[in-house]
Amino acid sequence: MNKKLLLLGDEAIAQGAIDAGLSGVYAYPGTPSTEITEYIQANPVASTRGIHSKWCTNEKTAMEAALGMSYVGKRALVCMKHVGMNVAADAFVNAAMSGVNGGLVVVAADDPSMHSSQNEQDSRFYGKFALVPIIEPSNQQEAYDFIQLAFDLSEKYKIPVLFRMVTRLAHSRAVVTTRDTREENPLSYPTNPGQWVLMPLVAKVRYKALIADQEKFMEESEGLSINKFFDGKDKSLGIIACGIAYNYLMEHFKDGIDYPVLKVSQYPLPKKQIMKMRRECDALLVIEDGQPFAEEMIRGLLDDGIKVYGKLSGDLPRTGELTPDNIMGALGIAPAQAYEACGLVVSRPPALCMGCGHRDMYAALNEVLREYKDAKVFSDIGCYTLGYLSPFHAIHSVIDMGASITMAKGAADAGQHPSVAVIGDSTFTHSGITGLLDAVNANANITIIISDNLTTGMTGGQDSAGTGRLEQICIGIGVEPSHVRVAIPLPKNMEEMKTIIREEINYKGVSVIIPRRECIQTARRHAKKQ
Ligand SMILES: Cc1ncc(C[n+]2csc(CCOP(=O)(O)OP(=O)(O)O)c2C)c(N)n1
Repeated sequence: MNKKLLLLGDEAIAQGAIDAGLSGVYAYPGTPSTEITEYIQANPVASTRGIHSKWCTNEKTAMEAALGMSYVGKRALVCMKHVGMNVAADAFVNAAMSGVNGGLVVVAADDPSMHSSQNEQDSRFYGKFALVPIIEPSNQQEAYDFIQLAFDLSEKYKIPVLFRMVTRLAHSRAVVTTRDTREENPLSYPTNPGQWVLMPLVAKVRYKALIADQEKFMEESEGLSINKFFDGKDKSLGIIACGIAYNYLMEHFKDGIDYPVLKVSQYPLPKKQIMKMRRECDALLVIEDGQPFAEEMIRGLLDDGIKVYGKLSGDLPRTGELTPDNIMGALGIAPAQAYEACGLVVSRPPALCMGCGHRDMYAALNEVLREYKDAKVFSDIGCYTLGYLSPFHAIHSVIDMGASITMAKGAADAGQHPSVAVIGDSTFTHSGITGLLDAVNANANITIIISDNLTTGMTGGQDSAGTGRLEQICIGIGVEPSHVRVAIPLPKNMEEMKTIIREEINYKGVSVIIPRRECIQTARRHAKKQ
């Protein structure tokens, strides 16, 4: 039965996937993708059906578990933020080589403008790199509808489908009309089980098959089922609008647009449609959120002197989110009237919450490190990254999840002392564990602080994979039990914490200090529930 729901773009994906007969969502939290899994976790149909929705340890384990579910014939969804694709890439690219059985859709949520990320990488490159179809909705209804198409496409060609989102679409709401919920797939096994063993003799055959399938993927794109060509009488310009850019464009031209418009929601780029536009129009404007992915390919495709406007020509900004206003700027139209902020609300830099255990950890660490010349603190990604800002100024690097321990090890290998790593509990299990094994194997002279707030705080308080087991994990990896130290980060324990930190810095080898106190936000929530 059709229902109308007011959904975030992320929630539209989740609802669309449930209605498409989903059997499992596999994800590690990351803005702006987290709400997809949270919606499925809270959905009554999903819980009645027993749809798997438990958080995974990282994006690679998520991708592989989803591939396993697909192998036995069921529909699986994988969700992550764009940088998660770097972690999952090995499994993702090779899943394109093996092919899939049940539908496998991979949602990569990009974050242009870096609202909550360390870069602006555009996940469409991963789709092209892995040679799989990419789907990119322009609004919430399409997010709902296209996720079902993505599952169908995945099963039709036995290929993973990449579903690209951007922050603005993931995190804004619109009314979405839903359809009936499809049954889940029954268990079924691959018709050619050999293709799943990617030894060179198999992989060579599979790669040829994947290359041959590119033509079929192109036909799907040209078929204009979700890509659309809208003719226009003013041929001085043709506009190619990808994903949310189409939404922004039509926000201005509510009553129709005079220029021909090619709306791109599916890749590979529909070559014939682009050539048709090239033949009919004097110049082209390519609008897309993220990197100039389509523009670069279109320039390569045409290479005949036609003027192509876009990010590479400087008519649209190379950095930051695309907006309706900068599209209007590229069209020579004055932007919509903007209103000045009233001044009542003043922007301020983010800060650790008052009462957060990371604060007490940094207060103790800073005091001890003042006793050493040139101490270096390699941090990781989480709430504790805010230790870079006032008042702590406590860390010297943040690169990617898990990098704290390995960077501290590399610096210690070079002779740096003290070489300290600060990592959170969730980030430790995400990708710090393997680095700890390297450090133990090399008996690196480093001090690791796993600042354990018993949750994945930065992304809103999701379960953390190693809660209750961090000491055993470290000891199991080989850290000397007497150098796995636990403390409660509170002002009243400051002296004890300082003593532990000092002792472990002076110990020549790998030591792990675990300041443990529940995140103040999740503690509040738990107290409220009780
Ligand atoms: C590869 C990757 N995946 C996900 C994220 C999003 N993210 C940033 S920090 C973080 C986890 C933080 O949890 P934890 O390490 O426990 O620290 P806390 O925020 O709780 O202090 C996540 C999921 C990311 N930046 N990179």
